[in-house]
Amino acid sequence: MLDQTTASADLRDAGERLSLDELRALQLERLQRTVRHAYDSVPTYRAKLDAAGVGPDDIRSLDDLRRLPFTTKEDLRQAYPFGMFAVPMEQVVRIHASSGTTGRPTVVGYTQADLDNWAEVVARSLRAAGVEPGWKVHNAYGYGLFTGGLGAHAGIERLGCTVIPVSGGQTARQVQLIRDFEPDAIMCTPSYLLTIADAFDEAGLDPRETSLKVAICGAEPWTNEMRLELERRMGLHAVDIYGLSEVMGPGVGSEFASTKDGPTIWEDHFLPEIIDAETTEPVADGEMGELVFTSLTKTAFPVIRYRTRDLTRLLPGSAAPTMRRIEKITGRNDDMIILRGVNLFPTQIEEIVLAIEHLTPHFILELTRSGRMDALTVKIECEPGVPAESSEAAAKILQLRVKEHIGTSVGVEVVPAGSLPRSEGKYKRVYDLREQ
Ligand code: DLL
Repeated sequence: MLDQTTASADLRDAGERLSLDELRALQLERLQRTVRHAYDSVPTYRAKLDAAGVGPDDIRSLDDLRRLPFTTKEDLRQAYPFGMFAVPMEQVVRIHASSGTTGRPTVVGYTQADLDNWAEVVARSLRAAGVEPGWKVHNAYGYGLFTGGLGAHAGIERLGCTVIPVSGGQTARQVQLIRDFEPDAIMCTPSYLLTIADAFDEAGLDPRETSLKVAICGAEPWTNEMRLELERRMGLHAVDIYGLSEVMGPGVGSEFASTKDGPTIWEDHFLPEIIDAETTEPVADGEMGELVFTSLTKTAFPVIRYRTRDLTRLLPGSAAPTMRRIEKITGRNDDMIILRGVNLFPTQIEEIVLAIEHLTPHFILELTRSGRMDALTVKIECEPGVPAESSEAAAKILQLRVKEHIGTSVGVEVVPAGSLPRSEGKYKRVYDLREQ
């Protein structure tokens, strides 16, 4: 087992070496500075704080955080494009934007100091994953407005590795480059790693024979069952990296390869809270709810109590003892399907699928409506060459287990191998056809 806390203690950066008391003191000082800066520089924050009757001078302890108003995606959208920037544009050296599948995208900005901090937390994330200086890292997160590619890129360089900036897509070329350049680690979404594994198989190559030792996967929910599947197929360690553009990008938290027990939040830069999504009241550590972040070091785009819509809980630190972890995120409010009164997340289906023989993780969920009844159909591929009776039996088992574990009836349709869309980044699992 890798043990970064002792074996590589000398490699940890200053933030990771803080004692708990030092960390809390630093968080308070940084929180005070962030609230002051946001209040003085961003009209939206000033108006929200004024309306809540709280000012920068009222933040005397970390508990005062809960007196501050929340920030939502809608607040950021209203300020499109640059209304939430807290420094003059001359100091903004980089812009990114969220994918914005619905409505306007959210635009975020970074000063040079922000980029330095970001590179540091990504480098820290890579180190937690077991990546060592001098390694070659194949970066298949998309480059461009998405934070994945360039965010990972800077962290790879910062750790002293060689970055191979491939970006997403052109899977046959990815396979070729992995064979030719012999990278030690890969960074991409878990669903894209699956696409890459398939591409190896299709080319008649064994994906377990590559030089890859570690995959640092994130940007979308994935289950521990998917982790095991990727590890089995690729013969590597797969660890979870978490982040979101509004708060920074990849590397808000990341998992240690030594424990694989959920991303450690880099608490010297990002202050986490969990709230009850309905009442917005904070809940105790260990309880499920919506993850909320306050940035502690960002200059161009500070966020105060930003509601991520991601559902998880805070757990005590493990490999980095002073910093709390989050449970692997398997659902976000936005992905939740309410089917005839039952809440369902696509990852629950993923978990069940991966335990059934002959089924593959290639599935999509289609929501339809006939009359006033909603229906969900799982369209899924079986392993190639599986006889029809076996695939039908597998489909039946899936239907039964969904009913048993989730408590709702779904349709299951086995579709030909290779017929469903393949991931090139964040995978779209749910197709809502009800409005059409
Ligand atoms: O996806 C940043 C990122 C890039 C993270 C590369 C990790 C690796 P956004 O496009 O703003 O940023 O999407 C953020 O993606 O709120 C979560 O819902 C989801 N997400 C990100 N990482 C994970 C993860 C990037 N490890 C949104 N597990 C977040 C589950 C994740 N969901």
